[in-house]
Amino acid sequence: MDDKYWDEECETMPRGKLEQLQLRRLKKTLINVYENVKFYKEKLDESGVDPYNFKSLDEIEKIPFTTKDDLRVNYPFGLFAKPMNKVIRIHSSSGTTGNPVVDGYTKNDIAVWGSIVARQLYSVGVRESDIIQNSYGYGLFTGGLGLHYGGELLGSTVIPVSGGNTERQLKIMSDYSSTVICCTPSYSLYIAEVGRELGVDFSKLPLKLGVLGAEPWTDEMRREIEERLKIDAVDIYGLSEVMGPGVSLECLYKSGLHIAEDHFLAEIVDPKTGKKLPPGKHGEIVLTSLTKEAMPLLRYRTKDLSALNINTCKCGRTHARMAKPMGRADDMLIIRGVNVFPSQIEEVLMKIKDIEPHYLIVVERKNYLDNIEVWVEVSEDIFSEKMNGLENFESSIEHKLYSAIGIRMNVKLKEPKTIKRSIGKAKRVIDKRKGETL
Ligand code: DLL
Repeated sequence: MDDKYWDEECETMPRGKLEQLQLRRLKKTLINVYENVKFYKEKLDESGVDPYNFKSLDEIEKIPFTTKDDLRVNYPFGLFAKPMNKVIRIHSSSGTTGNPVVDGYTKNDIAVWGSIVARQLYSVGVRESDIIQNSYGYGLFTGGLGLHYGGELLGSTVIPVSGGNTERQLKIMSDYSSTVICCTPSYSLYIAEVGRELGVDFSKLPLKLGVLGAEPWTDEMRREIEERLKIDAVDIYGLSEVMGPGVSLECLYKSGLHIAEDHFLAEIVDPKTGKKLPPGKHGEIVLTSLTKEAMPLLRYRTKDLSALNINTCKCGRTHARMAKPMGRADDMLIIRGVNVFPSQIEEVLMKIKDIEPHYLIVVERKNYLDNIEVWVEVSEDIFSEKMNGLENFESSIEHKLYSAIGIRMNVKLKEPKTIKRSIGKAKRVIDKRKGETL
């Protein structure tokens, strides 16, 4: 039997020791940014934090947060702690408003990123003999190259197919015997759908694992994906600002995403007050990088909502697990005064038989009142069979949504394949109140 761990000492390190390691690395990071980034020097001086005399992890609460706006104001390279001749790669996220956010990497940053992702892939059973079909987009988006370097360092075969051209994806999957697929959960469903149309029998393919992330997805959605593609599907989280994919990944127990805590210090704070919350409480994830050289970030407000579990996992790993991120503070819809997350709607829909895992939430203001419509596709059979009963079916779904979430929504059942598919991150909400259009 091969080893269970890529780096046993680190992955199972007692928390006390892990915290000492974090403190040592945090001090180094503080000195790096204090000496090299004007923005951080000013922030640390203002808050009275002395990077040369930083004694305990608890003191982190004195350090001011960094926000996406800070990154935008310092666009493009204002937060870099290394001169450009030490920066070997740039990534950025598109950013729908204002300047994109940019991240830079030194040679060592790229090596560390690769080692984190390799270790994570290993933790979900990926080995040298595996063939990884990497269908995350290659380019400025961190998904493609992030998984690529990790897979190669592990010694697996990486197919850098990138996203899109779904028929070719299926041909590659079958001809090259891919065992692992990396893409967004929504794209994995699209691959499954096209495969079904082409008569692909996934139970006969060697594909066994999906490393899916970059967008929120519920456990109910996971069951659909696992069933359709005949795989285990694990959740991977990350963001461009803080490196890219690999900040955390689920192990095969699928009970939270293990944060690479030797490289990132995670806190959960109340999104409104910014006050730190204890393990188990839900709030916004705040991340501090501990080893990044080119663009370290201190207490970065991710806006992603989750909770921390610091108990040792059944897999033996001690690194804290974050609950599946169920959305961003920004994604929260306020409908007639009630807060609703798209993932709550997804959770209800995915439990209903005869509907497909493709939906869209359309919000608008009608007669001064917020109105929410949930469009969801029904399965091919039901659509032809139940034409007359569709209204009843709609009301029964409306009732289920109302009982679970507490607000009335109008459900519109749609013909199969009428809701737009995505090859990257799915767009689940059209908020006409913000001027968004279909
Ligand atoms: O999405 C990095 C990534 C690539 C992660 C491939 C996983 C796999 P950005 O484009 O900068 O980077 O988007 C980051 O996407 O703040 C979350 O809101 C969301 N997100 C990422 N992973 C997850 C996930 C990449 N597993 C933003 N669950 C983050 C929920 C996720 N949301």
